[in-house]
Amino acid sequence: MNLAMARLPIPLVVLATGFAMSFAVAAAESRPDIVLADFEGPDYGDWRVTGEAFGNGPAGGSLPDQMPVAGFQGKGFANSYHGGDSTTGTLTSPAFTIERQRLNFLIGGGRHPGTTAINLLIDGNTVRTATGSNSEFLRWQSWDVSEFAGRVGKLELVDQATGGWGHLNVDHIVQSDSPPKVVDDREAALLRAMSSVQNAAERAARDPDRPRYHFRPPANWMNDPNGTFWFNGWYHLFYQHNPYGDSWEHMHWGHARSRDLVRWEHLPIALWPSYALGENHCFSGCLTRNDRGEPLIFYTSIGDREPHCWVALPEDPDLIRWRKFTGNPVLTESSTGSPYYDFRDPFIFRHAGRAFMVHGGNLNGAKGGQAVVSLFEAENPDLTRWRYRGILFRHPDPTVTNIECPLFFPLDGKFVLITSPHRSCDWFVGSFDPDQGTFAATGQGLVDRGHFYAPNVLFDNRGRCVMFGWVNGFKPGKGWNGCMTLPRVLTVENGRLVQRPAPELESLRQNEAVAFRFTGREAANAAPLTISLMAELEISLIRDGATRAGLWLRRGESGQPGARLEFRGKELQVADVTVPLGIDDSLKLRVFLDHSVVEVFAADGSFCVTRVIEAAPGDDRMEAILSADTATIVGRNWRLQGIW
Ligand code: DQQ
Repeated sequence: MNLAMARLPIPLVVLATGFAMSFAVAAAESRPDIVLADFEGPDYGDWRVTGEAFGNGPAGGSLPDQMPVAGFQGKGFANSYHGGDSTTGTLTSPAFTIERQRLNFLIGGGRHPGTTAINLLIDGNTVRTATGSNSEFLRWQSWDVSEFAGRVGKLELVDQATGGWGHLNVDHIVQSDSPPKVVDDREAALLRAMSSVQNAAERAARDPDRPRYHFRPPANWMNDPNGTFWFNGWYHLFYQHNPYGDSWEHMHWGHARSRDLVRWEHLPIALWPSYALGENHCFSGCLTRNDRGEPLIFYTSIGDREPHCWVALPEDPDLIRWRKFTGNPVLTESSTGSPYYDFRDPFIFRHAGRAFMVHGGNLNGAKGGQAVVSLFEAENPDLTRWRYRGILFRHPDPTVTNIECPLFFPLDGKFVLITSPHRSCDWFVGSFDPDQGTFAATGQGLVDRGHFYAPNVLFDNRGRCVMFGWVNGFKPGKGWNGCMTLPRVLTVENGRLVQRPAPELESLRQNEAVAFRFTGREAANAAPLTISLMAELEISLIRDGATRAGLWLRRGESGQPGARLEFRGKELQVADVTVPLGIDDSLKLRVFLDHSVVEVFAADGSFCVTRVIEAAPGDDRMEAILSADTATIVGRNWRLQGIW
């Protein structure tokens, strides 16, 4: 795996010592701190344990099945994940006198007030309480306890929660006269994240279901493509990434680049949540240039506060190292001036020499009928000041509760809006009035009815509009989850959005095309063909009066189903997804099979379906589906190369 770690100035050896040291505590001002517990011993000493959750002594890291824990100091910390989330217990300190103004401690784990908590008890009453924030990072919290000076108290760590995030991690409890001073340590955060990905990569690579020529991170979770961008001869692809596990959490921005849209080089993780700055996640966003041509990332900063739009700036022409703009936030949910919810996922476009930004969201707390896209316009050449222009678009479907990841851009003389409304993504084609700030849609459709969500687009040096989407729907618990669709070139033709696989993908073909042909009902019983699990197929389904024509892919020797591609009536069926085509009699398909992913382009890119399919690892049969003797299937296929 090439994580290009060598490009980072801090050697990996720092991981050994710096792993837990993402935040530094300021030296005490006057009186020295009093450490109440640092959990460095083999057991809990004079702290009293009940139940099973805390085990018999401090943990040295993650416990079995726990996502990587980080942010503790030294070697040990109290961890109530013994036996998983379902166990319960308490850990109680001996009595101590409050001798400083504050109690500072590191805490991670569940956010269940009362049931995954650290409590300060005075005279048996809980006078202070805190929880984790559904994260395995231990972060500083600080209580002002000056009103209890001289009183005797106890600390109680409680884990009574048995469901998700039903545990608590605590370390380094100190009495102090000052709150902990935290710093946003980029190097430690990135090295910790990349080391976690590297540790998971070997297991992920062994999974036979994993796609081999679709883009994906070395391991762990990915979702939305972010900030897709052509710059200095490279295609850049950033993406939502949890480096710490194979499910959604801890959103970072992963990063990769390619010369040809097909073969990718993994680069160091670009954005990390700056806990010290109140940020818990770096959600989706875009990359653009300011008026001087300098690239900027705009993204959604999520914390224990309203969502913000933050900017990050590159420190090198390869766009590898990023720093957060000191003027953040650039926008907040309140920037719209009226109630607005789920404000996120900025996307910037230019039109008539002006720069505009759209955000997703809704106007009524996701109750439906008010899912919107809001519009802002840049007020300065640096793109750091923006003016709210109003609501650009209201989703016409009243059942849609919210819009995520809006993309709005000029293409082929029209404007295209793509929305991700918590179901299949829509496209709308129409016209934009920059002075009124309005969009009038004249056509609409679904981008892809399958396992596809939250796409992003780039414009390259050839003026092409290229889209990537997130392929979701994979089985959990495999050490990886998610991949990108293949790059799709977008055009608007006859008022409709058309998506075609980028021609560069032809460079993956490993052999001359192998032709196949099935005619008539009997062909369905003929000896099956086998095709590579990494294949491209061009198929003509000619029904000529027959009700059905299609192919089974990835069928097993004993007839295990694999995935069905079937053209019947005016519909195409891809596995369990039905696409209304409005076409009958004959249909052309381009199909990309990549182990558990099948990506289908029908009717020259007018319809697309991406589907994650289930099949046993070796199942590689292709069988015909023909309901009458008049029907014919003519096709050719290529074996494709893997890119990883
Ligand atoms: N995923 C991101 C959000 C976006 C959503 C968080 C869409 O920014 O709204 O991972 O999948």
